[in-house]
Amino acid sequence: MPRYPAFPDRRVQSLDGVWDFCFLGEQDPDSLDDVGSITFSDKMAVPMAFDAMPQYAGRRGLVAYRLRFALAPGKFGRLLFAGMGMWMRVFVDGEVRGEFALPYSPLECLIPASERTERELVVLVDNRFDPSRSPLQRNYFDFYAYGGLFRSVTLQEVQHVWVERAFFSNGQIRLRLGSMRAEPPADANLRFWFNQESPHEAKLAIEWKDGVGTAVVPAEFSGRVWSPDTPHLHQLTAEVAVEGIRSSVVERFGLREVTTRGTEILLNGQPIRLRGYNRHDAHPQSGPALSPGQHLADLQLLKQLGCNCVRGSHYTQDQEFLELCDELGFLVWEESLGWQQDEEQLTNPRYLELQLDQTRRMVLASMNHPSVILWGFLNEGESHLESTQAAYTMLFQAVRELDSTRLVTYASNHIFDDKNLHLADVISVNCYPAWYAESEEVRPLEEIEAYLDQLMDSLAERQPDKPVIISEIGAGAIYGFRDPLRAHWSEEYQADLLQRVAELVLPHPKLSGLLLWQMYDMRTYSYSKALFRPRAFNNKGTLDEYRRPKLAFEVVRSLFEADDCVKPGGPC
Ligand code: ADA
Repeated sequence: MPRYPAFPDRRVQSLDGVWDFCFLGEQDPDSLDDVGSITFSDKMAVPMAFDAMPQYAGRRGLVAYRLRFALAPGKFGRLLFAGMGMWMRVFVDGEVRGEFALPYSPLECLIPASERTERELVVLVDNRFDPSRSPLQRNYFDFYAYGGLFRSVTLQEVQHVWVERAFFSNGQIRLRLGSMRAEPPADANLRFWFNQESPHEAKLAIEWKDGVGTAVVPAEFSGRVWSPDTPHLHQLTAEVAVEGIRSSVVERFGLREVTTRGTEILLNGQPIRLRGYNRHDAHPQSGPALSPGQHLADLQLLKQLGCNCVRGSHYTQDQEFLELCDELGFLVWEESLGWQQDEEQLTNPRYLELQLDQTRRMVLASMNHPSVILWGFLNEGESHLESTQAAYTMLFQAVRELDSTRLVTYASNHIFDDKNLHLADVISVNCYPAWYAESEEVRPLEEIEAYLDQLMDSLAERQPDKPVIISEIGAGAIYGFRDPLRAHWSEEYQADLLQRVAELVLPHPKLSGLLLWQMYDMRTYSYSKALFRPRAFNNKGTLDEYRRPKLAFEVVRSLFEADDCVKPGGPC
């Protein structure tokens, strides 16, 4: 369960563990009003993707989870689901308390007070593809769509008003209150404390309007700055008294600034080159449910590879992962769920409503992580069509309204005729020269240089003043397939291709970053599209799915390590 925000004055229980479980299969959730009639014949771990377990591997359908838990009589509950797939309806004591079609997003349900201590939680989850019920996740995405409660579930015990978050950005703190009533309470007293190394109280000016408190951090608070080399973190405690009820929150944040200057990305005023990998939350034995230990192991491998950056492709990240990125000093691109959305989706009001909802939730959940420097969305959507401009414009605006302190981007695979590049702070290019290539040459590696020249010439004409990064590039290799011919799918060809890419992109004076596709192999299509994905895995990992290094590991490591990662003078 994530460690921040923390709530010292309320009871917080992790509901992770073993729950009752039932696979209901074809059943329509709307025909199941009485969840009391379900026979829970099995058990399931939470967090876990149920369909990654051998017993239910590959199965799609409706499932039910049940857990009995304790809530003090008279207290309200906040149930927090850190991430699920792909649709869920939540019942407490037989009553519906929430319904969501937001895979990977943080979700919340409120539980009314009762005189009983023992309460019953039943969660229906559906992992079937159904564009009307759950339009954000489609079966053509190039990563396996798992089902279940695959991130932590937490319960907080609250009174009828509570402080929810204190957001820190650009020297300002904004407070968010929660309430069991429709309207947030109108009057409140607030106090804030900061902690850098030793606790230190700061007096702050408060404005209070419509339930949002704003405090300006005093100039005398000169905390140490966060950077990949010096990932200093600070704590902020906000205590609110509303209608006689005291409630507090502890948040962790870092002081750092990310901006652009012409074609450069600046971190704390210094030009920086992003150097890293795309990474899915994936493991063959648990799908997207990764323990903090696995997240940490992955970040340690990225460090070994000489990376300073990771792109959380292609969905809202696990807060436990971002906490580790803060601590280890990684720069993170976080994006909401999406993969090659077509015109039909990008002009569909229900799709856009959910897209907006998940993107806002992502920004609010991750706002205090100094590691997150880039917000993204709509990976490889049809950004070259004029009809999609409204969708892109809406998302850029929504993100900037919530957070004007980070850079906003999207990964384009339509770069030569993209209609939305003007909206982005950073231009991000997904490309696969010398891999998805129609050529009769066995090793068309020279396509990489030719492609980069063409790309940079084209962008110099159309968007000369924006930073450009290569947000995806790579080649597939089957772990263990060594080949004297260095053919496609061999570890040798992948190593050759990544070497050429790193040699060309890292020193390029006009490119500000390289994010290789991808850190490790992961499961994808289980139907005929797998004909292009041997083993039904996306095999472009530099490591295989068990994190065993391929030949490319050493090649990338030595090139990344040798790179000073900055244009002269900046931090690493
Ligand atoms: C795309 C996409 C990735 C992956 C990759 C590939 O660029 O964004 O998710 O599918 O291609 O392996 O082809």
